Amino acid sequence: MSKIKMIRAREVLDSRGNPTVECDVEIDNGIFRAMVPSGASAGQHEALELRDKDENRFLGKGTLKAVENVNSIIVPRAVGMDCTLQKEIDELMLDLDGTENKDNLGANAILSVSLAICKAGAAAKNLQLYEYIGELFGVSPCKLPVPMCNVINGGKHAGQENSIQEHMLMPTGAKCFKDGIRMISETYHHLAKLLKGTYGAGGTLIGDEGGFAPAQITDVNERLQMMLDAVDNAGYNGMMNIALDPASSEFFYDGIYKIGDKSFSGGEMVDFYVDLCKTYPIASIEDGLAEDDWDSWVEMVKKLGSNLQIVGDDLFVTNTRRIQKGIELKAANSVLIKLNQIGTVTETLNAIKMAHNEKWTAVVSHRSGETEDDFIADLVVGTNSGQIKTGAPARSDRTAKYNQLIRIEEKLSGKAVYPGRNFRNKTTSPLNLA
Ligand code: 2PG
Ligand code: MG
Repeated sequence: MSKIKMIRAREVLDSRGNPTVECDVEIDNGIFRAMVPSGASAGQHEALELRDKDENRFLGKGTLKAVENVNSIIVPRAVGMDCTLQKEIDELMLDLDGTENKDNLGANAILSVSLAICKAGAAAKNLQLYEYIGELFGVSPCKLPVPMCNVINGGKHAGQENSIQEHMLMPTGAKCFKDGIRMISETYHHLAKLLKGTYGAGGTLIGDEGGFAPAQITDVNERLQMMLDAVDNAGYNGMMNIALDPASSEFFYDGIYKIGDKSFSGGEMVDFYVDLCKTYPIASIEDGLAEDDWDSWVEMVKKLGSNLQIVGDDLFVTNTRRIQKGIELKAANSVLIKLNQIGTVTETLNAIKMAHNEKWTAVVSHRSGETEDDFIADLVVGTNSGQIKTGAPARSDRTAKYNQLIRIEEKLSGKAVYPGRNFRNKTTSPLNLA
């Protein structure tokens, strides 16, 4: 039994300079801290992120109510409990909230406690965080993720309208995680040279996730070609795949998708992706269709699902009810996993479990508004999920996660498996991944 002695939340800043919730949990072993991220292109069906709406503080984005909900509602009930009772403490907070969408306490309040309790639980059991998550999830962690690294930022993350949001590189030809990240870093700097050479200094301005945000290139073909040229210049031809997150709910208006000055129906969007996949080594497309356009998702799976990873983010919002619907309809074959879309560690693990049970992949993800908290690095290894997207190989809010994965790979040493081109293989035993 390792009793929670103290829990305290406070308001701090995230990577965009917006307020967010941080929480400390104290047990005999010390104080364990977690911070909550925040999305910009957030899905409509996400659990509630509680903001104060007081225009006099942080332009309405303050989180003092969420902080107060932790300190005055959760603290009196959770202090004194055993910090290794993750499920029970998460359930207690769900009961205290009493709503489907965490409307009373706020998912940001609840998640700050859930994450900090999880870190304390690992320490109480004298385990690495990924090992402890492995215990909670029921696997023996060994799989490092193939990263999806967002090297060109568009859409809301780059102040652009009607534009594809994320253009990512996946080092599928790498031998291990550390080599993969080196390949990405080198390519990122080659891309900077190309952008600077073509567009001058303005070409290398960056967006929210640390990727370049050249306002001059609006055409997706041009962006992808430039990425492939950078891959080539770095000497990694054939060793990288491309992943896209159009975040298409952001450019969906009354049944019509708009990219730049072009308009598409759902079916035309699918054909647009079919063409892109013929031209570029695209391995994964997330939110290619809007969050409630289920029929077009089903069509996309029919046309592209056997070769392409089709990932639901705003579609599923890490919510098992929506994932279950997606499984029944065959609307995707992969789930993006964001802790703050649902609000507790336990519900997040259940969402990953549901995907894995269906032989779907689960891609663990950051938010565009991040912090120095690197919890998701341990989460992706602790669940053997095999894929993470956490931005460019630049800016500390993004590299914190990649650096923690480098440490975990070192710690796992001979046991570590990097799936590389097998990133869609759900097998978790290292022996079966040869
Ligand atoms: C996404 C995310 C993270 P945001 O759409 O997948 O890249 O963006 O956090 O703004 O929702
Ligand atoms: Mg997304």
